[in-house]
Amino acid sequence: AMLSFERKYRVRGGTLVGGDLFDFWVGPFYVGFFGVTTVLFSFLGTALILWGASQGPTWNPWQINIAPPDLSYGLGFAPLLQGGLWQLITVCALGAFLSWALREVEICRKLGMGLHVPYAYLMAVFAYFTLVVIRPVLMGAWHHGFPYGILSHLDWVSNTGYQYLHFHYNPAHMIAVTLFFTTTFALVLHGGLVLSSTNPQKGQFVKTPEHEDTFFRDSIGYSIGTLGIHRLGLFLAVAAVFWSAVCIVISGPFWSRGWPEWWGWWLNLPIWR
Ligand code: BCL
Ligand code: UQ2
Repeated sequence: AMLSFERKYRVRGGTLVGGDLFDFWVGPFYVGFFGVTTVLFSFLGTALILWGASQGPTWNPWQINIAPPDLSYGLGFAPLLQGGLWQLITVCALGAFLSWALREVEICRKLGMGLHVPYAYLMAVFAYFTLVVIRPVLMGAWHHGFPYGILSHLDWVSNTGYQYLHFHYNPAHMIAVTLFFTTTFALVLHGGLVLSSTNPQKGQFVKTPEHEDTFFRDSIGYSIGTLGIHRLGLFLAVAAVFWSAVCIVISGPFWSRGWPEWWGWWLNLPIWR
């Protein structure tokens, strides 16, 4: 069923491609040209994964694995069951993720909104692109992409981490992890503050943003404000993913030894001599 306000916002236009052709809704979902391409890429990608699984040794969802090509294939095409499937699935995944972002843009344009949501989402797509395209290309082989599988991708993260001896010493990984933790910290403060001011004692009124500002001014002498906390949250989350992409793209192409050793620059500063 359509909610009372939905009709008002179901306006024509704002499309990037296809004009009016795909400018319609299916149930609650806006379709658009990029809705169609999202469905096609997702469907094809999922079918390829299922076919790959059927050619593998297991149907156990945890253990299904679609691996990238062997090192010897370099940046060339590999036969389907030797990593070619992984290559096709990667193309479908990127097609679906980019289509999804562009569908978000069309919806923003229809509603006359800013493009903050698609830009934020594109940062996640960029991290994925870094893992499966930028870093493998810089290292000269698709082999360096991560395998598609629940346990297998975890094994890849562990193996790749230990290849650099101790990934916690990767300075960009440090920044990314710190930003992820700070994101959850900001959200717990925000969620707690909003719920506390909207759930007063029985018989009392819901509190205002000035109460919220006052809580933080009383406790720590500073309030970032109701708009500010959302700007901070968006910044922290987007930056966390950006530094994640940096931490992996420098591992291999820029630094191929253990990350603890990278900190030698500090021990070698002339001030210690
Ligand atoms: Mg580490 C990466 C945290 C220990 C090795 N590590 C990361 C980062 C993150 C992190 C900073 C992953 C997030 C990311 O990239 O998001 N690591 C982290 C923490 C610890 C840690 C907090 C910890 O100890 C407390 N890491 C270790 C140990 C090493 C190690 C020390 C292993 C031994 N770590 C590595 C390696 C890597 C990381 C190697 C990475 O490669 C990874 C990284 O930085 O990657 C960039 C980005 C988000 C994405 C890539 C997701 C993209 C999503 C796409 C766009 C959409 C998907 C849609 C989906 C398919 C649809 C679903 C359908 C719907 C449900 C309907
Ligand atoms: C705030 C505010 C909100 C909030 C929060 C704060 C009224 C409803 C959580 C407090 C946030 C601060 C002080 C910033 C903390 C900094 C980091 C890096 C986590 O002031 O305005 O709006 O939700």
